[in-house]
Amino acid sequence: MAQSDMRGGNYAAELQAPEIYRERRRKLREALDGGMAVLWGNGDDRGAGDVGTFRQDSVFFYLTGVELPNAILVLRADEDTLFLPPRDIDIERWTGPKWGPGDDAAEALGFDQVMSLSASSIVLDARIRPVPSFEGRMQAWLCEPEAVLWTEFPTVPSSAELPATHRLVAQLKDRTPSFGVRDLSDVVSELRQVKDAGEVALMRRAAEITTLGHRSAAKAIKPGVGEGAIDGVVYSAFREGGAEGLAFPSIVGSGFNATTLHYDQNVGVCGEGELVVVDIGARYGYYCGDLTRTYPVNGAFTERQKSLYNLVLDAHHKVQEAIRPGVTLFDLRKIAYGVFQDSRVRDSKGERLGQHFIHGLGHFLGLDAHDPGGDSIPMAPGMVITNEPGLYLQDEGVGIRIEDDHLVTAYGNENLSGSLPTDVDSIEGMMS
Ligand SMILES: [Mn+2]
Repeated sequence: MAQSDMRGGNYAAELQAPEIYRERRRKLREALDGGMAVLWGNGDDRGAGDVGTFRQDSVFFYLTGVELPNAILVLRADEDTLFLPPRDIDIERWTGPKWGPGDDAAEALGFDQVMSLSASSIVLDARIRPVPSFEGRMQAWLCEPEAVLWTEFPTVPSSAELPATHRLVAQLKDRTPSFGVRDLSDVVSELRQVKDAGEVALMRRAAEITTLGHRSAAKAIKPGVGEGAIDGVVYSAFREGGAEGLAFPSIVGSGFNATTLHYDQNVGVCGEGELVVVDIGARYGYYCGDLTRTYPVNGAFTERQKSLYNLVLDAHHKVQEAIRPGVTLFDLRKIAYGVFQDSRVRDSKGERLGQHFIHGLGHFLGLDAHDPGGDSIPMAPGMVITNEPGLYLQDEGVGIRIEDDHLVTAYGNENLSGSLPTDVDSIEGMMS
């Protein structure tokens, strides 16, 4: 096997060059004020019956491109160090070849050094010398005067065991109380919000593959077809399109199920005359697509469905026109809400429709389907958000949502999923 085939595990459909991750670490380091940072990758605790492949922690992947389980990244003022578990040839018979500590891995993965996570001893000058453990090295680095350690502190439920971060910091503080501790999360989140050209290319591909899922779903939807069958057709199209898998569990909800926002059981049946909401996302090169379309099960909208659908589409269009640098998701939601509230279309009680738009306008998108970023962040070029207004009338068994992925550009935005139509005629056309 070629050595490049071992790179980091190779679960992603496409990996970017190590220099790109190195550049991100350089940017992060600039924000650390001379401090050091430590970050943990995910462990691999899948059992024999578990589904899916190992998935690296998003922040760790963003900064390293390394998909190996149980890795640790340490950034110091002048040095990027990756810690990896030592290679185990017996285990690799099961898991395939993996990078381990050493110069080869450092060169291939773009780090100054790749060190072993286990303490050991080496023979040097005919004497045995102990090689310090990861904790020992951290201890030594943090003894330096005015040392600051940046790391992430995920919130922990009171009953759960403390994550590695909390345990290590407590242990180090026990012996060397002098160093300062700072939370890294906001710094990394800000970096992740603005996508570089490589990320945009991967996201464009993820969106494009997601449109293939919709085209297949549209053809499969008919009265009597199970939501699960649609779910399967979508997955098949994603894999055929080159995706490594799902960005999130597919939502296929017909009739009343369409009014449940995160319905993901997909066990119902598409009923005569119902609308079915299909909210799906392919994952490509670790990046997420996230697109929703609403289809009439019979292949044609009723007049009532059409008037509600066109209202959601109008909100979607008005939001799309407004996405540009400076606006916030909160501003955009007000636009969509205004369309529903000002419309002459009413619910079954004769009331205005604004109250039936029960969620936010959208969210940031990237390595995670819900990428870091909130409703009050002003848009900047390179940010990617979803635009997904919806109406949910439970007593009519009607849920409608239309969602596209938009890249914020210098003066406006680009709809990354613009090739998948939204108008009534085209939706009906896709189904025939
Ligand atoms: Mn979404």
